[in-house]
Amino acid sequence: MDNKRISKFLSLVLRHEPEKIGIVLDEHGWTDSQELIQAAARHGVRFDQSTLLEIVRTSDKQRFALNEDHTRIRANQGHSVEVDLALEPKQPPESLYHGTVEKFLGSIRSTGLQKGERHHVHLSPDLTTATKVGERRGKPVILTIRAAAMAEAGHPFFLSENGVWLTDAVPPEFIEFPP
Ligand code: HQG
Repeated sequence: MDNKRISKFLSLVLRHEPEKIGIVLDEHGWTDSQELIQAAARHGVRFDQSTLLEIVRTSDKQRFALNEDHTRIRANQGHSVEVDLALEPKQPPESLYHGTVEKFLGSIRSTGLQKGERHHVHLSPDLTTATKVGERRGKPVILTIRAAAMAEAGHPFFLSENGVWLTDAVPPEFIEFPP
């Protein structure tokens, strides 16, 4: 199995369905990397420790983190299972960006950005990243979020270990839509 497919599998079990292969995440999302390797193998996904390290190191979005001695692993963000990533609130830059698609705009205009299945709304620090996120669903539409103003108004922001800005919800008044 190629590394990309293993990476997708890791996202699935470390963010959404650990029970699918019988592993347990602790309250901060960490699990034992050897147990993960063994449980994956029992489910037909075979890789060794060095492949795991390679995937963590080369993941295009730095999706995963290992602890210092590489005995534990977690997903950096994107969970749907309840985990506390213990992120500290952080002052965001003036603007952040969100890549989406046309068909969601009506709903976003009325309710703002909602987190849906995920724990937070995900925002990008730059247009290039936001464009890639939007492109997953079709022709990208980039929204500009007045992040500093939002923080000033009392909405906390968090920065994940892999550079994704997270917040609970973005009310419509802080969103600038393209003309
Ligand atoms: C949209 C990937 C209607 C929102 C990426 C998005 C990212 C609304 C979709 C990360 C809405 C949710 C997250 C509203 C938001 N009405 N639609 N009120 N509010 N939406 O995938 O931000 O590969 O949960 O615009 O790179 O697209 O997983 O969020 O289109 O960092 O590592 O609802 O996922 O990273 O979709 O992507 P998602 P997202 P990974």
